Amino acid sequence: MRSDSAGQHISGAERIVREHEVPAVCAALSERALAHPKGMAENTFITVEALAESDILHVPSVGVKEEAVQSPSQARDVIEELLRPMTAYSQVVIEGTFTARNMRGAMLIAADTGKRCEPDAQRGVRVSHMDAYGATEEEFKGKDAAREAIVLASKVAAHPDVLAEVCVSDDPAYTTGYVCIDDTYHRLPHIKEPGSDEGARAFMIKPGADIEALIDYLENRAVLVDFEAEQ
Ligand code: WAQ
Ligand code: MG
Repeated sequence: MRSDSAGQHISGAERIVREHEVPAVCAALSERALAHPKGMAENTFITVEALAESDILHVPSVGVKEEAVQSPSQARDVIEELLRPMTAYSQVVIEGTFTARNMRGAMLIAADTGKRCEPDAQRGVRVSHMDAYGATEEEFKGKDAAREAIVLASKVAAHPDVLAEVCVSDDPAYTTGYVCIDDTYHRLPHIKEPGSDEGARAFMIKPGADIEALIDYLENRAVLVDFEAEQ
């Protein structure tokens, strides 16, 4: 599902479900587009695609670590420390993530140059075709944003050409973000001030990566994230 108003992206979400669940899931996603904190969507697009079991790649869930962060500036320090061993451009990644607005997808930033490498810099690259597998409702009760973020981060982290991900929610009230690096999802409370319209994602990309193949994986490869195989 994706939705927009006056040309601005409002929300998007993706699920992989059994055939009999399709109508209920479509209803839930359409409701969600209308109830988004960024505003009611004028246009909602829902696409349903058939998948064979054999099309689906299973990847392990990343591990989750809660970081003791009290403020946005402290969150930036933690991000900087985590990224520094992998790139000389950690500040570019951080500035990019805190400055971008209303992107549908994520920025791809090359670790060796700090340059963007996706074809449409305003849209970014939208990770799609993923869901959780074997996750109990208990694990995620009332935490849809975290559930979806861990699923997305696990699909992204499973690709060898992604070195790290930084994420700030675009929901003005949702002030927890994360950095995912080396298969660990570092949860960062207070990554932004409440009410802020900041919100974006950046993936830091390995030098020499085949960008076209990476984008095809992120957008189109069906992936179920296995929570029973958490690392
Ligand atoms: N693929 C790529 N980028 C995306 C996608 C996607 N499927 N969905 C969102 N983005 C980008 C887009 O630029 C958004 O503006 C930005 O990420 C934030 O998206 O453990 O809710 O959906 O509690 O607002 C973090 C949870 C929640 C932390 C993140 O992101 C926790 C969240 P949002
Ligand atoms: Mg959001």
